[in-house]
Amino acid sequence: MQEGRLVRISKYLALHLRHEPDRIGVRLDAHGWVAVDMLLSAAAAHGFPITREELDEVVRSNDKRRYTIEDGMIRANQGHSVEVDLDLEPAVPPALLYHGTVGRFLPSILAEGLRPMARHHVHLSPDVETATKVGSRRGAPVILTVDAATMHTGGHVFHHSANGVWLTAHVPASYLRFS
Ligand code: HQG
Repeated sequence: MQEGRLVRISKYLALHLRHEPDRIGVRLDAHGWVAVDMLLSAAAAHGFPITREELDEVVRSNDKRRYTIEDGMIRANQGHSVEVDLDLEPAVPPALLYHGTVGRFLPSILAEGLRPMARHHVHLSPDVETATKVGSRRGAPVILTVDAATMHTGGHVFHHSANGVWLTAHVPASYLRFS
């Protein structure tokens, strides 16, 4: 399949599995799952037909493992704005984590720390390279270092998503290194 088609399908899935399932009349269960058959017929009915083979290829080849298919159901691994329970267990983070952002957000981040904004959690990367990609989506990337070990010792809860993203509710500015 062509790269462009893969990306278009992945974006379509992100929109409907994370944010606006109502647009195509699908209902996610409490854990974010929807039957693959139901998703494919809803997509077709709303003018975006996807074959099962295409769906499998998108899920398999996705650069960030954004989706999981299991027992005939599909869900996004993270990044939701709709309320879902991803059944994530608390996990012990590495000593340092990273957050890629852009300069224009720094005054506000300095004042109030990292907040989840439209998502459920603050998303943190395990390495600078990944954080750089995340920040680059918005402009010249600025990488913040998070003192995850001290946060964890202080009682902040972390989760590790199925695709390797570290999640936490809030990172107070005192745990951030702005260099
Ligand atoms: C910023 C993509 C002002 C934050 C990526 C970020 C990632 C603040 C933006 C995943 C702030 C939120 C997540 C504060 C945080 N004041 N701005 N207090 N606290 N921000 O997209 O981390 O392609 O919700 O720095 O690759 O950029 O969707 O989060 O710039 O893994 O799978 O507010 O999304 O993955 O933006 O990205 P986002 P993010 P997917």
